Amino acid sequence: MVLTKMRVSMLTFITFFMWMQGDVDSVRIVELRVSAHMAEGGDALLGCYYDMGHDSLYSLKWYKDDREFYRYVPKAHPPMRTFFVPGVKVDLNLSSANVVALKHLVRNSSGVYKCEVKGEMPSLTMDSRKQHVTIDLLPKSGPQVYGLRKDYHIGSHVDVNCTTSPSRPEAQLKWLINGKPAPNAYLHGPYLVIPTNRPYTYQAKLRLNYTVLPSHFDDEGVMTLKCQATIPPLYLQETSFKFHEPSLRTTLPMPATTTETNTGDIASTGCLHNMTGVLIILLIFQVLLV
Ligand SMILES: *[C@@H]1O[C@H](CO)[C@@H](O)[C@H](O)[C@H]1NC(C)=O
Ligand SMILES: *[C@@H]1O[C@H](CO)[C@@H](O)[C@H](O)[C@H]1NC(C)=O
Ligand SMILES: *[C@@H]1O[C@H](CO)[C@@H](O)[C@H](O)[C@H]1NC(C)=O
Ligand SMILES: *[C@@H]1O[C@H](CO)[C@@H](O)[C@H](O)[C@H]1NC(C)=O
Ligand SMILES: CC(=O)N[C@H]1CO[C@H](CO)[C@@H](O)[C@@H]1O
Repeated sequence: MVLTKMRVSMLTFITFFMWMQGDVDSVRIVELRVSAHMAEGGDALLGCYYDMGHDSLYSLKWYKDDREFYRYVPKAHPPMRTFFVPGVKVDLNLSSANVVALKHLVRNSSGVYKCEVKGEMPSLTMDSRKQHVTIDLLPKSGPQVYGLRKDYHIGSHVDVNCTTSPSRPEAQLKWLINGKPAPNAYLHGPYLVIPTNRPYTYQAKLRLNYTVLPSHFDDEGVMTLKCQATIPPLYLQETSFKFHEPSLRTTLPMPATTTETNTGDIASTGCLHNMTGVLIILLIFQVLLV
């Protein structure tokens, strides 16, 4: 008994010593590609990129909160297997040795995701990495503005509210007048409304209140009111309205118009930038390893 214990601690010591020496043959996870924020109702790709050194892959496993939900063993038939974990739905058709695809994310999909890679050699051949994931609920529509009048002129009173549909966490709201942030003196709030029919969600409201001055119109005699709602890093939408002041107009008359713009695609462009960065990093790694 004592002997076995001594052997174990001896082994541990040798293992630790070899680890200190920086054994290049050991399995190493090079990058875990898991977003810290994902959208409820959406899908996600989790990436786990590893360097096997001189070893080869025995198994790759994914865990959520320490419960295994995906296993890839190249020598098994079939190589891919999934296990039931609440909140985790794997799409095997899109999954592989490096990627696992999740579909229909729910609030319970939040948690700690871990990738674990094992090599075929009996010792020093395992590595794992974790990432905490929060499932955000994005508003179903862009921000809504209440209390708008058909027209505003010099001396009119603007008193409007911008609100978002339920989300988790609450959206950050911003008012802009002709593209510039509205002065704090014009703003009241933000107020947080907790919808009774949708648990774990919030609605944000920001009130804009001021008396219209000539300086609120641009050179064309146009005043643009815009409300922006953001939930970084996944969501940005804005709603804007234009008003024309005939007395300040130098060009042809135009009726008051309202426009709604939607710029909710920042997430995809951000992703692209990151992809390029990661590809460059992977290239550098490859060059260093050759
Ligand atoms: C995977 O692909 C097969 C064949 O194309 C299809 O029948 C099946 O529904 C797909 N499974 C999923 C989860 O998409
Ligand atoms: C989320 O988990 C709770 C308990 O942890 C459970 O009661 C609830 O039904 C789950 N919701 C979904 C959508 O899976
Ligand atoms: C805007 O919100 C404030 C505070 O909740 C409320 O008192 C006011 O009546 C609202 N105005 C409009 C136009 O909805
Ligand atoms: C709205 O602004 C006007 C001045 O433009 C001010 O008299 C009024 O008190 C403001 N309303 C609120 C609720 O602050
Ligand atoms: C790891 C990495 O490159 N992260 C970047 C992902 O993209 C966002 C937005 O473009 C950047 O802010 C991150 O630094």
